[in-house]
This record gives sequence, C-alpha cells and structure tokens, in this order.
Amino acid sequence: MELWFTEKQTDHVGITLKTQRTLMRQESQYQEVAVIDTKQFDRVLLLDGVIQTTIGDEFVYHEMIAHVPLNTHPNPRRVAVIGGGDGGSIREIVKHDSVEKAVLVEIDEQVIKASRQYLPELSSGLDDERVEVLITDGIAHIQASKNTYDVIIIDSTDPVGPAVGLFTEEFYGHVFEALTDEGIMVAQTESPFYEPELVHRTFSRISANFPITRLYLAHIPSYPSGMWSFTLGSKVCDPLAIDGNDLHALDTRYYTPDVHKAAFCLPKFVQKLVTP
Ligand code: SPD
Repeated sequence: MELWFTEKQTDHVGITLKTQRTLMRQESQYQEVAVIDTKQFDRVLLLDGVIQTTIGDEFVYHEMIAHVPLNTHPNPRRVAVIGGGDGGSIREIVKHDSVEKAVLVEIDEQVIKASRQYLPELSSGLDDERVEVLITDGIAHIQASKNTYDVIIIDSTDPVGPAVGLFTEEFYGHVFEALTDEGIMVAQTESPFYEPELVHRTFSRISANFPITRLYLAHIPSYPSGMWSFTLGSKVCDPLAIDGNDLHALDTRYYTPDVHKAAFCLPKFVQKLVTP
C-alpha cells in the first residue's frame, strides 16, 4: 500500500509527498507536532500538518535566514532566534566565531524534543556551549529585552494562531528596541507568489520601524511555490553595501557571497510589493 502526505498550500494547490512512515505524532499544548519519513525529502517536521522543515532542503532556509544578517552586521556577538525550535537556525549561527551567545526562544518544548529525537542534523547546534534555550513566549521575551541583541531572527510558523503576533508592527517596534545600536532583524515572510498582500504588509510594518528594510528571496522546494521571502530590518548596516571580500568563509551548501547579493535582486512583481 502506498502512503502519501498532502499539505494544502492554498485552497487550490497542495504538495504531496510519498511517505514511508509516521515517526511521531503528538498534540502539544499549542499544536500537533509530527515527523514523517518521506522518499523525496527524508524526514519532515510538520506543525498542524504544515511542513516546517525537511532534511532534504532545510539548508537553504536556515543558511539564508542566518548568514545574510550575521554577515551584514560588523560584529554579531549576541543573537536571538524567536521560534526555530528545530535548531536549524542556531546550527548556522554558531558557525560564526564572533557569536558569544545565541538564545533560542521557543514557546513549544515539544518541537525541540521532536527535533532532538528525529532531526539531529538540525538540533545538534543546540548543544553548542554558547547556546541558551528558553521555553517561553518570544513576544514577551523581546518586549522585556532592551538594547540586548545584535541580531534577532524571527524563525516563525505561518502567521496563523500563536504566530500572528510575530507579524505585527507593534512587535517589530519591540524588536527594534531589543536590538543594539547597529542591530539587524530578519523575519521569514512567506511566499510572494501566493501571499503578495502579506509580503507587502509585513514589509511596510518592518519599514515603519527600521530605516533600512530589504526583502530577499531563496528557493525552497518544499514550501509553497518554492519562492520564499525574508525581510531584513536594519538600524545602520545595509546588506547590499557589504563587500563580498569581507564575508567570512563558512561551511555552507547554498549561501555564498554572490548568493548574498543576488538574493536581493527581485523579480519585477516582487519589487512592486516593496516599492512604496
Ligand atoms: N509554510 C511554512 C513556513 C515555515 C517557516 N518556518 C520554518 C521553521 C524552520 N526552522
């Protein structure tokens, strides 16, 4: 018998993965946490039936959400990840020697437990001695942190349920205050192809708080449309102004100095979403 998992990515489109077995499935306090084993993408973390990350293509997302801001900041020492309980973003952050402290703020401990058991390729970074894991609400943590972090990465789920508050203008204002003088934030901001209004709205909300706001793209095959956006807000440093020769050599599979620059070259319909 063949087993197939389908995520309905829109009301009219789904992605279907041939599945070998369900490795775990559990209701946490916040959501259904599951890990399935698929033919194409290997193990896949699902939250409420939505693909969060897959062993097959996670490197694209985690390298791009981490290295673009960390290589834009002149000396990132303290970094926070809001969400991201699978540990993939932290794994990339601790590749930077300048980082002294990386704080993972995840509301759902079950996500971390599932990742530690079934996705060790991602969660391994959590064991780095510079990492602190806080099981708490990211919004409250950011609100309580003033002038604390050089880089804040918002590695959230889609903007439904508990993640809605991570996409508000008010929250980005608190992120600004939680950042140090040359601070930079990045948020995952969904698919410009399927969610143009959301991308436009989120960009406007970040740019209402940050003098430099830039959107960049990466290709993530398991996410809706494959075209994925990240929005970076910065107090001082412009990710487009960095000299590729100054970028640190990193052990990566997707991110390079050329990709760093190219990711900000936007197709015309995406450029329109971020043009006032
Ligand atoms: N449509 C799903 C988007 C999920 C983005 N966050 C994934 C978290 C991976 N660390």
